Amino acid sequence: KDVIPPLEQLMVEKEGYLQKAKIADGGKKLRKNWSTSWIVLSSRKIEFYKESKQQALSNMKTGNKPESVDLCGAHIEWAKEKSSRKNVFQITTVSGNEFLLQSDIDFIILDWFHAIKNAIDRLPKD
Ligand code: I3P
Repeated sequence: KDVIPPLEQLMVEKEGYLQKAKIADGGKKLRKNWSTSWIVLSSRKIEFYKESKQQALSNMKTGNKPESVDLCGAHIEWAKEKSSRKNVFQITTVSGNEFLLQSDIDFIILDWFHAIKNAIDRLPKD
C-alpha cells in the first residue's frame, strides 16, 4: 500500500541548521542563550528542533514535539543592535515571542531571511 505523507511534510519550503536564541516569550524577556537548531520552514510556520534532523525524526515517533512558531502576522527584521554576532535577524510573533537567528555564512542567512519574509508576506496578517 502507498504511504501518504502528512500534508506538513509536503509543504516544507526550507530546512537546515542555524544558530537560534529565543529572547522573549509572550512579551516577557528571556536570558539570551544561543544554540544550534534544526529549522523547518513550511508555508505558515517554523519549527525549531533542538537536535539533528535524524534525532528529530526519531523523537517525532515518540511524540516529542518541536517548538512551533506561527508566522501569521509575524514580523521579520535585521537586528544588528541585538547581538555582537554578525548576520542576525529577529522574528517577532503576534503572541509576543521573539527569536534571533544567525549564521556566520552570509548567503545562508540571506536565503533564510528571504524565505521567511516571503512566507510571512504571503500569509493573511490576522
Ligand atoms: C550572554 C551570552 C550571549 C551574548 C549576550 C550575553 O551572556 O554571552 O552570547 O549574546 O549578550 O549577555 P550569558 O551567557 O552570561 O547570558 P551575543 O552572542 O548575541 O552577543 P547581550 O547581553 O549583549 O545580548
